[in-house]
Amino acid sequence: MLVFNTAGESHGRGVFAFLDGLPAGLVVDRELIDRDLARRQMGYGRGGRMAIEKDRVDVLCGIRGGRTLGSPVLLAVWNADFENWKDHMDPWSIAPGRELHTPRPGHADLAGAARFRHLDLRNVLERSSARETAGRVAAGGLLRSFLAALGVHVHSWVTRIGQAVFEGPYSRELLDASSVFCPDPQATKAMEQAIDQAYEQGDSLGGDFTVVVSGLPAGIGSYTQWNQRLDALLSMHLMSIPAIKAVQIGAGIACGGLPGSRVHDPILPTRPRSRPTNNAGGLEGGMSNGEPVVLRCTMKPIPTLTRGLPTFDMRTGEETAAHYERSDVCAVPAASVVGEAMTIIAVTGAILSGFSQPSMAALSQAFAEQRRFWEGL
Ligand code: EPS
Repeated sequence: MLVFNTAGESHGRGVFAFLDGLPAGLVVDRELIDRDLARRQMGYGRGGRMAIEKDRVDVLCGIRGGRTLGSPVLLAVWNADFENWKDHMDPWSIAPGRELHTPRPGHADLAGAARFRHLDLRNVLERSSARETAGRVAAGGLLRSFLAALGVHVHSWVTRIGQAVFEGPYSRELLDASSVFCPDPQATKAMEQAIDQAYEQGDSLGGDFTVVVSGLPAGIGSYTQWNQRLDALLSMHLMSIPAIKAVQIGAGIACGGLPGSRVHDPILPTRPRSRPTNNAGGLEGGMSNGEPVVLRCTMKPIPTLTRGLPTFDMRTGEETAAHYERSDVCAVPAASVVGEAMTIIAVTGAILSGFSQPSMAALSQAFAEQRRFWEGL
């Protein structure tokens, strides 16, 4: 079973990702991890912090000579900004001056203060900050090597920022040329303009992105238990990304308004079996069905606004405007990279747990192979 967790505060020493349950002998491509980390930092609309950070992966354990050992893996992405914060983030004694008491509507500030009885909101926002997603992307970048070894690939693109919408086809070349990870020059311009306008108005913007998994054979996930359904696992992984408010699979909410004859994808007698349409988004009965898995996520606008929204001061109870911390205007392109990472983590988990409960025929085959290996050792 795959175990994945992160640790680290936004302005602490770094962000860390822990992975356990990986097969031994996986050849890890470090460039893939660093490329994903760099992509997550890009995207029109990012704030000043990204000029400070140059995220790269540091492997602390679990990989030797470029291959996984089968032992737990710990990855680090160090925070360059820690140098500017170390007096305020010290584990033993904190310099004053960075406390916060005016919770931002839409942020974790207020509920986080209630959750852990924190009086200084910095104790909430340091961990609830989207900086944590660097750890997810490091882990996803590593597991990209696992999926690639099995012929499975994950990519994404941005389909909306505010009112600027793109509904066209995917093109890797056009995507690489886009400042907002949208594979269309015109839509890219419109999205940039929308971000500029929000910036000028002291506002922020959300949007949508699509994630696709290709090369997955049918039968990954399971229908036998609720928490093994791949659609459930994917939704949970994607909904866990900060600011994601909706996840749709295939035709998604549109399915609710159509008759069954227009929703369900006919099965063609080809080999492998294929479908002329993909309204199911590659998922039926909680399992992959051999078609590309298509997921669409919606991100709300960033809650940190230069013109703070109405709130209260936790010390006095008085009405005031929410505090402003340096922030991004729009992080939808970055979120699409995090979406890929969380999708990779979900699919890897489903593959590993699927093979821990194989059919008897598949298990006998694997066991015989183990016996042959032992006898030849
Ligand atoms: C974030 C606020 C900003 C973002 C940050 C998320 O950070 P800072 O407060 O240091 O300016 O840049 O995102 C990242 C640091 C990152 O690596 O994505 C927030 O409040 O969530």
